[in-house]
Amino acid sequence: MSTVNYQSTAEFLHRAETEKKDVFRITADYPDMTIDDAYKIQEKLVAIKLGQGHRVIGPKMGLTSQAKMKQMNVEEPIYGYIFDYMVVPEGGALSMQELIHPKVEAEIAFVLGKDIEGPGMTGAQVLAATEYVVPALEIIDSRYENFKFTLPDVIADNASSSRVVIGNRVTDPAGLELDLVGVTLSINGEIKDFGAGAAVVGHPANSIAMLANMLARKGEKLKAGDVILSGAVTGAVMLSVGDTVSAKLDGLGEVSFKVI
Ligand code: OOG
Ligand code: MG
Repeated sequence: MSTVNYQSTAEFLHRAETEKKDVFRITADYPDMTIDDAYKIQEKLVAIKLGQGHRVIGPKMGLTSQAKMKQMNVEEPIYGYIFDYMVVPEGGALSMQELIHPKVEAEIAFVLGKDIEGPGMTGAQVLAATEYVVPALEIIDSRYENFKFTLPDVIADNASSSRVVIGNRVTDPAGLELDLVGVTLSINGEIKDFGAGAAVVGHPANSIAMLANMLARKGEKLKAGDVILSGAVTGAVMLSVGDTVSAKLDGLGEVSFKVI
């Protein structure tokens, strides 16, 4: 039985990202790796990025959909962090050369008007603290071969975070029922998947509340101004050079980018 070296495992995953080379899942070498171990590796990975001068724009939730949770056989979502270098401008270009095997998913992003801190946060409290919501396209790019990972693997790998496109129309959620918001995800004008906000643990605000409660375990809170991804409303769709990707969210607007 070998014990996990958090720092060297984080460096290994960081190298996979910067060299754009997929790797075999780390739990093959460390089959006893726990969820706690995995978050410790993620913390080291975040520290490496911060040390390089990158800035966190906000935490994100992942595996919030029943489909993904069933696929991974897990009951609790996971979180990771989105950094400034991951942001692709709305309507802009995503460079395939910078990535391994990216997939895209449509999400609802939250920006809070005031800090919120768990434990015990509820979706209603999140909505009361939300300044606005905005459509987002998240590009996930697992560093693992063929997106083959177990729960600790994907947590250590910063929840597959890679790129994000944030729409430029903001909406006060007070006038919306975010669980009922219909979402389509299209590539080159063809709908590839669709869903409703309820796909995200019943209501996207619940996901943000769960995130606040999970972060409270390590003494962190959600901060006003952070851009927080609540989790995929649609499935994740493979990308190819030449694709124009767009998502439409009822009452929230559209967000798009192209793949070069
Ligand atoms: C993990 C990332 C999941 C989401 O919204 O569910 C995620 C993965 O599926 O590779 O970002
Ligand atoms: Mg996501």
